Amino acid sequence: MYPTIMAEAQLKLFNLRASKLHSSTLGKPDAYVEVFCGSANLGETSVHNNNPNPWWEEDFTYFKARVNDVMMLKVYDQDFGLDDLLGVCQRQIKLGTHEHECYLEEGGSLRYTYTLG
Ligand SMILES: [Ca+2]
Repeated sequence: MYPTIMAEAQLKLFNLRASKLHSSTLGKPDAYVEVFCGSANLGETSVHNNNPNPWWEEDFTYFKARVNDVMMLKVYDQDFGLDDLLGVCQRQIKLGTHEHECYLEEGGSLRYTYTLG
């Protein structure tokens, strides 16, 4: 018998890469990604300067995830002053390993893989 209330599970997010990102200003974007699961902020990637096709090496792990939590990835272009939001990816997480591509409001896309279990 499975319990009716799902226990906390480990979420691992990895292999974040973007393609054809747009820059809000002149030149190429300086992109980074902020990661959330439910109400938790899991941190952010490094900034890849002048790169419309960044591939981030960071992994994000969260031990208190639950099935159907909403994982949110916010892609920014770092700028002087306020950073520009290039797009937001939101998805309800499921058990197993999943790869997704999300199209960003300002152009380009973000691919990522996560494992929940
Ligand atoms: Ca910039």
